[in-house]
This record gives sequence, structure tokens and C-alpha cells, in this order.
Amino acid sequence: MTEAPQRPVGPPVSDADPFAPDALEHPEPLHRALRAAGPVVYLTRYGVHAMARHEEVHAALTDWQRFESGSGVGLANFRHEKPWRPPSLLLEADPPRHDAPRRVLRELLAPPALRRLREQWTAAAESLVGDVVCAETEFDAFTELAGAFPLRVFPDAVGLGPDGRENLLPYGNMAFNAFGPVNDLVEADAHRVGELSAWVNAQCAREALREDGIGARIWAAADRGDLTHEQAPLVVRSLLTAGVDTTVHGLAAALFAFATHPEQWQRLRERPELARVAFDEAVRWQSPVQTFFRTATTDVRIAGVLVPEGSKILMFLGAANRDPARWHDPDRFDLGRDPSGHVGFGMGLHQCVGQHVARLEAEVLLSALARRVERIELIGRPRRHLNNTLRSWASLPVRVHTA
Ligand code: HEM
Ligand code: OVM
Repeated sequence: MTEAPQRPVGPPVSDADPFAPDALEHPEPLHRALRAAGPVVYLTRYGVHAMARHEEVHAALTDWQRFESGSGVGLANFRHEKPWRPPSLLLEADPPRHDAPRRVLRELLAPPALRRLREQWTAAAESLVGDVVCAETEFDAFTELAGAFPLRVFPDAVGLGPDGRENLLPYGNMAFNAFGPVNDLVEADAHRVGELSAWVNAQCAREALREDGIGARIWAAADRGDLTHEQAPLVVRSLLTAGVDTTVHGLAAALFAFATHPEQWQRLRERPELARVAFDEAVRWQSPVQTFFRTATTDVRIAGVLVPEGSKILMFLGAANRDPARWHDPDRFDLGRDPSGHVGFGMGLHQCVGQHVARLEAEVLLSALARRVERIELIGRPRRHLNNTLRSWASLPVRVHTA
């Protein structure tokens, strides 16, 4: 008897829609099912493969040669579909084109470069928390704290002018929706694409940016020849797209975590130096950025399953961050664990270049709050805002007990 040639095994399939309202509202059951189904699953609804286990997500994110970003990190395949805006020079680029923009932003957003912001941001956090907690013991921690703080510090740090800042969150919301399918969430904002894009693009011009901000430093990098002058405005655009909604919903995740885990808040109050690791644990636990796609540059075989060249693969960061094969008691928000290795900021070449900015915002806000507040109590139903990519919020009604 001759041995049969090795044939690719068909992958496990799922007809679930990860971008349907109920899955966005409660992703955990889908995450469990996808992790259990196998290392790679075929999503019939969109004709894409998906990974939900930590091991495979981590491995694919660090294998940029076989899992490229240049064809887009959303469902749309830029090889065949026109992107809704000129692609990002960071997120939607591969080496070597990715290298120069990445080097410039990494330098400008690295901890040493952020040192000059710490004092000012600490004062801003003290002032915001002082105002909110003084005025009222019952308030919406989403709108008053998480939704407010990044807007008080980040646009100034970039060097934006005073007008039109209310466009930042809607633009980010639109951009993060655009990584998913063209569903109701995308349609709902379709009428604003032109207006919001025009405003954001105008803010990226040299003339629109204050001389002492990060935006101006990106232009200065172009003057030095580290970037071209054509690239500079698109690199500024990356900050305005990725730098606001992410931290708003990341901070909201941390506040939600503490409101629902009072014993962990006690722990933070006793040891305020835990603020940074607490934020990373909240990012692991909630995964404010839930998913990103990659595109296979070659036929890839994963556990016997063939992922064909040119096909899209959906990476479930949120599912990987709660994979019981990687994390002990993964559904617990726990300041005692070491959350490093979570993929909430991605991993590898594209790992979030703004993560130190996010951590600094979180550290100063949580510290200011920990100094004044003994207990954060949920007093109403927390409400989500649905987005195709962001695990985002509409409301977090709380009562605080001041120290
Ligand atoms: C990349 C999450 C805050 C700018 C990423 C990626 C993730 C992520 C998962 C990887 C994308 C991929 O692999 O395809 C987050 C989260 C944040 C946050 C959860 C807050 C809690 C920020 C901030 C900025 C920023 C504050 C800007 C100041 C960027 C940029 C990239 C990126 C430019 C693309 C980097 C590259 O492709 O080389 N972020 N981010 N992010 N992030 Fe963040
Ligand atoms: C970008 C970017 C980077 C990360 C996330 C993101 C909308 C955008 O470079 O424009 O989400």
C-alpha cells in the first residue's frame, strides 16, 4: 500500500460574527469558543482565518515576514480594495518603509522624551480629580475622568490649536470602526468621513502645529532628513488617530476594573507605585484594542491547516489576553500578577509606539485618584459604546468615598 500524500486538513470553522452587536457587547463566549476550536479557525461569515490563543497570536505578531501589515490591518485587503484614507506609514506598512517613521516616533514617544511632560500632566490630573471629586461624590467616571483627561493633556502635547478638538474622538471612533466590516457602526458615521478627515488632515500641517509640541518635532525630523516632508503630516496623523480614543477607553477599563474590584483598589492605595502595572493588567483584562488583521505573504501551515497566501487572518488580542493556557485565572483582574507578555499593545515590530504615553496618563490619573478616594463604587449599569475594534464605553456611573 502506498502512503497517501500529506494533504492539508480543513480548519475548524465558525459562522459567528465577531462584529455583530452582541459579540461586541459580550465577546467572552466567542473568545472561549474560538480558543477551544483550535489554533486557527475559519470564519465563514467573512472568508478569513482567525487566531484566539495566546501562543499563535503572539507568534504571528512577531512574524511580520509571513504576516504582513501593508495590505491593511482591517478586513479590507488593500491589494484589492481602495483604503478609506491613505494608509498609515506605521500601522499599515512593512519594513523597509515602516522603519523611518517608526524610528522617529519611537524616539519622540520614548520615556526620556516624555519626562518633560510628567510634571505638567501630574498637575493636570490633580486638578481634574480635585474638581470632579470636590464637586460631587456621584458622577460618570467615563465622561468626567477617562473621557476628559486625555483631552486635557495629549492634544496640547502634540501642539494642536484650540479649535475643533471635539473632532478627535469621533475621528478615532471612525478609524477604529473602519478596521471591521462595513456594518451599521460604519454606516452610522459615513456622513462624517469627509468633514472629520478634512479637519484631522488640516491639523497635520506644519502651520497648524505649535512650535513646542511633538507634531513640530516630527516636522523637524523631516528637516533633518529622517523623514521626507511628504511623510511628516501622515506621521502626525498617526498620533491623532491612535492617541486619543485608545487612552480614553484604556483609562475607562482601569476605572471599571477598580470599581468592580475594591480589594485591588485598596492594594493600589497602599502601594501607589503599582499604578503602572495596574494599568497594564487592566489593558490585559479588557483589551481596549480587541482585534487586528494580518495578511499571509505566503502559504502558511498552522497545525496542519493551510492559510493561503494573500488571505486575511484576524488576531483576537482580547482572547489571547485571557487564554487559560497562558494566564492563571485569566478572568481575574489582579495586581499581584505579572501582566507582561500580554498582547493588548500588540507585540513585535508594530507593538504600540505610544504605550509610554498611555502609561504616563494612567499613572498620573490613577495616582491622583488614589490619593483622594478610598473607594469607587458602581451605582448604575456601566454602558458600552460599540465599536468594531475598540472595547469602548459610554458610561460608568460611580460614587466615590473620599479619603
Ligand atoms: C500600535 C494599542 C495608545 C499610537 C498599536 C497596536 C496596538 C495598540 C494593539 C498594534 C497594532 C498592530 O500590531 O497592528 C494601544 C492601546 C493603547 C494605545 C491599548 C492605550 C491603552 C496609543 C497612544 C498612541 C498610540 C497613546 C500615540 C501617542 C500607536 C501607533 C501604532 C500603535 C502610531 C502603530 C505602530 C506601528 O505600527 O509601528 N497600539 N495603543 N497608541 N499605537 Fe497604540
Ligand atoms: C495609525 C494608527 C496606529 C494604531 C492604531 C490606529 C486607528 C491607527 O498609524 O494611524 O487605529
